[in-house]
Amino acid sequence: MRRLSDLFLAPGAASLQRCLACGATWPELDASATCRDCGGLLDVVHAMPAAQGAALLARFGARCCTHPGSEASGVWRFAELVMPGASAHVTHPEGNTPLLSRRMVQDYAGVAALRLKHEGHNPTGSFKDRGMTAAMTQAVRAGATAVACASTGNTSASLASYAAHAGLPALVLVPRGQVAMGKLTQSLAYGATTLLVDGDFDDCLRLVREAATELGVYLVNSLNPWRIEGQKTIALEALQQLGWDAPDWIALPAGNLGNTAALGKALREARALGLIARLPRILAVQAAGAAPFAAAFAEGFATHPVVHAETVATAIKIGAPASWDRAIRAIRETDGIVTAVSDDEILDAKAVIDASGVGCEPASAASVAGVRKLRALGTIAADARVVAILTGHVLKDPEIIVRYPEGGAATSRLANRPMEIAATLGDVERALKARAR
Ligand code: AN7
Repeated sequence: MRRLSDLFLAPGAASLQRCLACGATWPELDASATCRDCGGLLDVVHAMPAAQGAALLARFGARCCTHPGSEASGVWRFAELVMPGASAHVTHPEGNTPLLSRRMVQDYAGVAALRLKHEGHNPTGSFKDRGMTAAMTQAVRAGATAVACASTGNTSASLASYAAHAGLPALVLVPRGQVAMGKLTQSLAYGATTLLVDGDFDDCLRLVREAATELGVYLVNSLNPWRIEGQKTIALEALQQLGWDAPDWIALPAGNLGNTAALGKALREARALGLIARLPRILAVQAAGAAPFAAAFAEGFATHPVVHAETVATAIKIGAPASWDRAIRAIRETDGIVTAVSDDEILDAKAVIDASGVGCEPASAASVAGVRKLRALGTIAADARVVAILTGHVLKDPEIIVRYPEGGAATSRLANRPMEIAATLGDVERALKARAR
């Protein structure tokens, strides 16, 4: 376990940004998304909270969703561990997402104590809102005049919404033809300048990083360390919902690896502060066609492959993940596992999650597919307490439901198509009987 003094500054100190690669530190309000010296990833370091352990838990517990103002947010409830220096927040609010227990999904995964942390219940329908409220709050604090991101769709939807709320112009770069309809329409609706780039996500990220440097816009991809600070609250809120009794595993889909990194940082800090007694293991799940991190894990992280990504789960169609080094730390420190599941396994798990009435977008289902896979391998025990994070809402990608009725085994079993009928009672009756068969 890491020492408190490694993880936090002296009480009362302003937060700072520290380079993971070279150790250089930068003031809290420095607007560069990466280290100005070496280009490395930055980590935010906060002052030690005045209260710790049970006293800090009591403080978090007293701020609940009935509270007015920022404390109604499932992100800002944990302000000490997100951005202690901010006095005003760009918040909708966000977070306060449910932790669900559904027999159908538990049976499918083979884990009776499986819970689903449904981040699709956020204001723009994905977990990205947690990081975005932090990044947009920081953009305002740092005096940004415009904000930008590259995205597979959810980050851009969230950015567009929060930028509109903050009154800042927004620029989003997305791969043309590879973004689900629900996400693209959100970005347009919320008024972001939306560029359809002739390339993939990795091209978009390279381009927006250049634009941020050259054109002076504030970059809010999850490279930005404040995004990570906000995203940590998925774990903090789930732990709070479990009475701070940590589960055995937390499973999540992994693309650009920001969320994996955030989960690791949240758990490390929660453990050091005495909020939880032991660390859950992280299970990061990639799509087989976009699995450079899983490939590296299999080789003890001795390699750093970059792949040309292909998967039906467009949200995680990423070949050169940005938060690589941060995510390695998260896996190592939690004795975590990285695995990959096929598109059929993803669609299969999604069909079950959807048919249970919960619903999620394809990438989100990778977490449940991964739990099922590791259960079958015996790595996850049948009586393990597991939280699987569902990262996005079922309506994010409505086309897939229509386009892939014959995907995996469960998908075809659970496939559900509309029936066209004449306007007669007889046809309604025939349809009812056909459905009952
Ligand atoms: C539903 O929106 O990268 O590993 O640009 O939308 O933290 O990247 C989305 C990622 C999982 C992967 N599930 O999380 C973007 C973007 C959903 C997602 C991920 C994403 P990270």
